[in-house]
Formats: sequence, C-alpha cells, structure tokens
Amino acid sequence: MHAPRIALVTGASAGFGLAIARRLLAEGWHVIAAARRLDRLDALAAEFPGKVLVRGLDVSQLDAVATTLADLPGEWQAIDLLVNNAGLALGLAPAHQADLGDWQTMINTNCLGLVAVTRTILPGMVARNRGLIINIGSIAGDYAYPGGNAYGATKAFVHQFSLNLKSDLLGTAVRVSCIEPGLAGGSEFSQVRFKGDETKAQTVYKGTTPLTPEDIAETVVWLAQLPPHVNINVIEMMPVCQAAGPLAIHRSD
Ligand code: NDP
Ligand code: 8X3
Repeated sequence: MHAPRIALVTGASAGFGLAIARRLLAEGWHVIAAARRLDRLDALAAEFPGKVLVRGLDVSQLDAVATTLADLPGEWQAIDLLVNNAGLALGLAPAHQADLGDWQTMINTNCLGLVAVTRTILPGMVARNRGLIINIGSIAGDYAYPGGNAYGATKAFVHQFSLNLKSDLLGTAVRVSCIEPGLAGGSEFSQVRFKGDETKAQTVYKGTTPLTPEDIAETVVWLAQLPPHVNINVIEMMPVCQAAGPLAIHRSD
C-alpha cells in the first residue's frame, strides 16, 4: 500500500481552506492544517483521527513560519501539495481614505506570508523532484474595481509570483498553479473585509449565486490529479452571475 500523500493547507480554519482540507481528506490525503484559530483546526482533526496534523500558524510572522514548518514529525515532512490559501481583504475604501495598517496586514499576509511558506516548503519539493504548489489568487489581481486597491495588488503579486516560480522550477517536476476566483460566498471573507459588519457582508451576495468553497476545493482536487506532465498555470473562475465590467469614463458636465 502507498503511503498517504501529504498536503499543507494554510488558512484551513474556515472558508476555502477548510473545504479544501475536507475534500483532500475525503480523497485519502493526509493534511497539515495551519491557521491561527487552533480550536477550529482541532475540530477538523477530531473529525478525521490520525489524518490531520494541526499547526497554529500566523503566516505574517515570518520567523514563526520557518520554525513551525521545519519542526514536522518525520511522516509529515514529504509535502506533496502546498495550498497557499491564507489571506484576507480589509476594507473597501478608496485609496486616499484607506487605512494604511489594513494595507500592511494584507501585504504581510497575502504576499509576505505566502512567500515565506513557499520558501520553507519548496526546497524539500525540489529535492524530492515532486510536488504541486497551488496559490489562491483572485480576479481582484486581474481586474481593477473601486476599493480593490491594495487587496487587488496583493493578488496581482500572487499571480506573478506563481508564474515566476514556474520559471525557476523549469527542469524539475514541481508544478505551480494559481487559482483566481471571483465572487465567492460561504466563507468569512466579507465578514473579515467589513470587520464584522454583517449587513455590509451579506449585501455583497444579495441576489447572486456565488462560487462556493466547495467549488474551489473541487478545482484543487482536479489540479492535484492531473498527469505529472501537465501544469495548469492559472485558473480564473467566476460565478455565472459575474462578469468583468466596461472601462469606466468620468465625463465632466
Ligand atoms: P475566510 O476568511 O473564510 O478564510 C481565510 C482563512 O485564512 C482563514 O482560515 C484564516 O484563519 C486564514 N488566515 C487569515 N489570516 C491569516 C494569517 N495571518 N495566518 C494564517 N492564516 C490566516 O476567507 P476565504 O476562504 O474566502 O479566503 C481564502 C482565500 O481566498 C484568501 O486568500 C482570499 O483572499 C481568497 N479569495 C477569496 C474570495 C472570496 O470571494 N471569498 C475570492 C477570491 C479569492 P485564521 O483566522 O484562523 O488564521
Ligand atoms: C475576492 C473577490 O471581487 O471581492 O478576492 O475581490 S473580490
């Protein structure tokens, strides 16, 4: 019997990350579930005894990333799949009114955190000549929208970092994909963005059928089962009810 494949999912305590972890577990993977809220991760581990390794991790604490992930038990060290999912948007204010601290948190989490986790896990993948990195970007990194400012820029970073990783990994069997979802419900994304304002959070999804965390998990599992010679660089996905808008023009009276 083959040893179970090992996945590391960041942000596995909620939303996409939790759905991805659950789906991978259902497919027979063992999952290292990382996030800040340990109680959530412990609940997942209790659902799948012996198949989940819980790691309390704030990806924006760069020193902690290396020490936490360097210290894995032997049978958990050969990570086949890294899902860099941990991330957030804070606020929707125009750039001239946005909170600089919010921008810093988004950059530290979505960019630096993702880079730090990748830099920690990648050498092992290259040494084993095996592995898949899936970065969770966003259509906010491809299309501008009002208030998307720093959040969208962090996701443009994730997009380009994914492509650049692929360039560096040429000649190895390690693969890199970036999934870029649009409007997605069923997660805490909007509660976090609007800092607990439930009315604002719910308004985002009013009258829509958004993507679900399970849709993202399905995409992750599809990527992970492709033949080893296939690399999907970028997947941009939207719900049917969403489309890119026309370019905006402000006309004076
Ligand atoms: P959620 O808020 O539901 O989940 C975010 C996850 O990230 C949580 O598990 C949270 O865990 C974790 N997280 C946040 N900050 C940190 C940190 N500093 N260190 C470790 N973990 C952290 O949102 P989604 O599931 O919707 O979002 C997941 C990813 O998908 C994000 O990168 C987001 O930008 C992206 N995305 C979301 C879309 C959407 O519309 N929902 C669309 C496109 C992309 P904890 O708080 O326990 O640490
Ligand atoms: C989340 C999608 O459109 O709210 O990344 O930025 S959006």
